Amino acid sequence: MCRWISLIVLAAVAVLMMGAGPARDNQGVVRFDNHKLVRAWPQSPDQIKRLHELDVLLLSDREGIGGAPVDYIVPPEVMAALDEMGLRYEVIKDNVQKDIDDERARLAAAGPVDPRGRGWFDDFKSLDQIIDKLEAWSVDYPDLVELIDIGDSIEGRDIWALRLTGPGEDKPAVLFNATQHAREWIAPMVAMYIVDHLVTQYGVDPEITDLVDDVEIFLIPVVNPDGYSYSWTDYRYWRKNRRDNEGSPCYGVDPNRNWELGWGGGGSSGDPCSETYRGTAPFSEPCTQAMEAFYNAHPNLVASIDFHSHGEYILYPWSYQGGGCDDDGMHQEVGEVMQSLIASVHGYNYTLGSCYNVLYQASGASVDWTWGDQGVLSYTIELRGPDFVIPPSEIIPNSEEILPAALYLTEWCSSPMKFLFPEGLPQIVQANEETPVRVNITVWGGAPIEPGTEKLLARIGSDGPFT
Ligand code: 0X9
Ligand code: ZN
Repeated sequence: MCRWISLIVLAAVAVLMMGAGPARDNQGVVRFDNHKLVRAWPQSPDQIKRLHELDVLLLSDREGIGGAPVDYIVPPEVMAALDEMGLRYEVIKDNVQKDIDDERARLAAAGPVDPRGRGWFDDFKSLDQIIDKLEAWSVDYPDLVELIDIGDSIEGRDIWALRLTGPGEDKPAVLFNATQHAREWIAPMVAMYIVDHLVTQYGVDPEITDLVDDVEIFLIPVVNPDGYSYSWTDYRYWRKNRRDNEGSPCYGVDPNRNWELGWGGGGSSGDPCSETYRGTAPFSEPCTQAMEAFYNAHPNLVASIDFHSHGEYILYPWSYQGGGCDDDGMHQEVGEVMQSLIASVHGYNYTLGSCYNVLYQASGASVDWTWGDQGVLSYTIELRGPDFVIPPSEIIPNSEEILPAALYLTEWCSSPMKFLFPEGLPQIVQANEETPVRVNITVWGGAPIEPGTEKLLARIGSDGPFT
């Protein structure tokens, strides 16, 4: 009798220990054998609390928001607990490891990658392969492309920015950056595709040539190189950077909770083991410090897109709080154009709105600081899913649909002085009478306007010169 009891206790201890995170193979690579990708609809704070107690990996951070779905990776032995708590869920992938294994095998079989090879966008690319392509561009287009080392990561990796522009100085700038989150492998591919189009079409397509001549285009494909490398070598579903959090067994700070504006608020965590750990202070992380310094060094930045995956969203500030972000509706207006351009390519309808309203509260996210502190028109675009491990055949169509939106935003930056007529324009102006017209002039990301330099030009009819 006693023997039976002690055996049962031992068995229970063994299950609990196995539950402490996914297992590693003999090379230290984290494995998710038979773990399920579960999409759940938590209905109560109790269910969310219970989920936190269970050994599940949170993949999308919208817990507790109005019954919206949340994705988790759930070990097989934890599945019963989901049923016991009465959670509504569906299993999207039955064995998460299978797709990881297939992806690894496929990428290994591809062998060495030629940075100039056709088909570079046919599959995902490692950090080194991305850097090789940046270098190839700088060699092949020395008059257009310059590489800038914007800082080092915690593990000493360079964080690279690419600057692309034609001859001339003093231009407005646009930034495309990606991979604050390590596991979002489609993000650097789409950002690279935009630049690939611009460098290869320069001098070929007159509109692209003008665009590249008029605007300084920056690309930072991998903001978080340590996390990205780790997701390739050790842990496919890694999200954060690789900060060794002193006093905690858990690694990593979420770079997209580490920016200064709104830092520390709701939708970020003070727990180093959380997937949305904000770090010990705003800009505590070398990768976000490098981004901060990059913005400060480029006051000509007018707009930016921070690429993530997944969910097909176009998001703008605020992220840390609800309500408008004092932008005269500009983010929505420009966002609507990008939304319809995206839809026009493959019919995908990206959801547009403020981060807080459309997705969930997240404090310390980049869009808030880049807009609120820097005055840069700022978007987060969540690319295609429905997971982070997706078929490589998504890369090109996803890039194709984002490209016209990115080109439009670049075009929008090329004339950063914007005129708004808050009371509309009069249809008819009486001769010899005063007609007040309110004009609101803003310069986005540029120098202040000198008062008294404005001019009103008018003409009668719809052609002929203005006087
Ligand atoms: O949570 C994030 O940092 C982003 N989503 S992701 O799934 N790629 O991690 C979204 C950031 C945008 N801000 C808000 N949703 N508030
Ligand atoms: Zn992300």
